[in-house]
Amino acid sequence: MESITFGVLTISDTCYHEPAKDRSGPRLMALIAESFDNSQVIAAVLPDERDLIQRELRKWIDRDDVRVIITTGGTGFAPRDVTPEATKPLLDKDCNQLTLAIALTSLKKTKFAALSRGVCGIAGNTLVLNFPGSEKAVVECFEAVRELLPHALHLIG
Ligand code: MTE
Ligand code: CU1
Repeated sequence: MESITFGVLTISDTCYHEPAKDRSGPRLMALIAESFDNSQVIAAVLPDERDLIQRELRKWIDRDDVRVIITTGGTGFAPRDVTPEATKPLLDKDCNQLTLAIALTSLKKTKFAALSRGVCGIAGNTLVLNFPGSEKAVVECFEAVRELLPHALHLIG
């Protein structure tokens, strides 16, 4: 498969102020590198601010080379968790079965997966996936989608 550029966006007030505390962003980058030959990754860390998240997502979606964006964090029930709200208005298509696949895999690991409100969808030629913030969660969620990604991107075109 041809080289894919991934965007990994860590969304966390804590990690924004102390980037060394970001475990899930680097873990996702490692999982991507070991799963997809020749893949490129761009990464950023943002606080839980809807406007900042949307601006970065829009910038990446508008790039032709970025085909998958994985966000990590801000999907929960806390007042400042706004990742799904920042993501949804940017999506052209809602991929609710992909969201369901992640939820089913996650619920087999922990019932607390029910506390993630993350969404998946297509924006332009980019697949956008909201993962929870913990390192354990990104490993489990990545495992749920890894095999699906090449065919999904082939279909998106
Ligand atoms: N999903 C998986 N696969 N594994 C997990 O450990 N943790 C859950 C849930 N989803 C978890 C998971 C927990 S405890 C929370 S609070 C929510 O994701 C929201 O996490 P976030 O606010 O960091 O996005
Ligand atoms: Cu939790």
